[in-house]
Amino acid sequence: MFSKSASEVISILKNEYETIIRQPNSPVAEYNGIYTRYKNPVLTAQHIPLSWKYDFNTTRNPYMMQRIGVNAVFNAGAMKFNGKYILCARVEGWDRKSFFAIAESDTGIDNFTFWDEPIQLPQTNEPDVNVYDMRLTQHDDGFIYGIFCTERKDPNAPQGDTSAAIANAGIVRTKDLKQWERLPDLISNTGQQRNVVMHPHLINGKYVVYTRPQDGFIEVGSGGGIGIGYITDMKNPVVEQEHIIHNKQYHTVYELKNGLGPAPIKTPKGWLHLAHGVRNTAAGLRYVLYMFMTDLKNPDKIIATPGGYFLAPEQDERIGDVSNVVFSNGWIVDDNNTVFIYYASSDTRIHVAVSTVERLVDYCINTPQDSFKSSDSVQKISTLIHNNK
Ligand code: M1P
Repeated sequence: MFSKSASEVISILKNEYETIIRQPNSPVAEYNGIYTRYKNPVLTAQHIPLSWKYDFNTTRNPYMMQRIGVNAVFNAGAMKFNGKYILCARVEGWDRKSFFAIAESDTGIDNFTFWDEPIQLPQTNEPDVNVYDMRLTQHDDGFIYGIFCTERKDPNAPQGDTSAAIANAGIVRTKDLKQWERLPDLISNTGQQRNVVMHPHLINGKYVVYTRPQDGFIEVGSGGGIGIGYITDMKNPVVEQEHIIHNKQYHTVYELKNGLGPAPIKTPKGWLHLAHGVRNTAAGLRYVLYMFMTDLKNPDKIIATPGGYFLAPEQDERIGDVSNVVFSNGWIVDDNNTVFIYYASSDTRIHVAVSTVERLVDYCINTPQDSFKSSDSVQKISTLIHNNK
């Protein structure tokens, strides 16, 4: 490439980019009856439009060098909007800053293309240093809410500590995914917050949010668990009656910490929830996805807790910027009850797995619960073998 002229390089880059965004996807053969993974990631750093990275003016950029770089595209909120499958992705630049950008597809499994420009996120009086992991919720009140993590330097960090930060939930709303109104950040009395998600309905006249209180920026400490709280006025988003509905627990896949993924999906049998669970290993933290269900009328009440993980990193998914991680903050239900589960692997790229509402409900209700002891796990297998005879 170094021997090519600037205009030749542009032409080659454009061809490569078109090949990437037009690449068809196909299901993988591996079967579990619960969901089907797809072979190619649906969004990667290579899907970023060239005009975000290159100055195409050959006088200003005679070597046609990349001026701005994107490191990773991951952790996307998702929704169907105007007939398109929409991902609101976390895009992380070479400079380590994350921001949000929308990509759309006609199929939900391939051909995702970014809109012309990333989202210009309105700021509060205290500007965000970093933002990430937006959950999109189409709410009964007519707005689409985006709740994301906003991170700022900890003003009380000891001198010399240049990494301590404070995490909280930033809130925006929109009706067209283009004009965004910034609301005040979440006001909660339980420490820092990450993985905050809005429920789509008002309950007893109040907005409902799932929270994940934490003592520190990385460690949840004595906090943690998936909480729920109520908000009277989104323009003064004070969380009332916050309490934990699904705690971290010894010797489970959510032993160290957990957090809710996307907004829950309503089914005739209850709300489907997708969450991530984290445990510590000699090789570092391992993030997997797990599911549970809550009562249709009472979102505080858990009615199904399938044991173990729902989806864990496999093969290439295991490797990336933060290896051994799968994380999801977006899924889409189609009119025919197909569910597109968008999950990121190792904080690097986004994949899709496809299931149905009926299969996910069956999975939640009929997968044996964790019984917290090896002997009980063996007993469950013995029972299955016996029943199969
Ligand atoms: O690196 C893995 C994930 O770590 C954080 O999630 P949690 O708050 O649950 O630990 C987030 O930074 C998330 O973006 C990231 O994928």
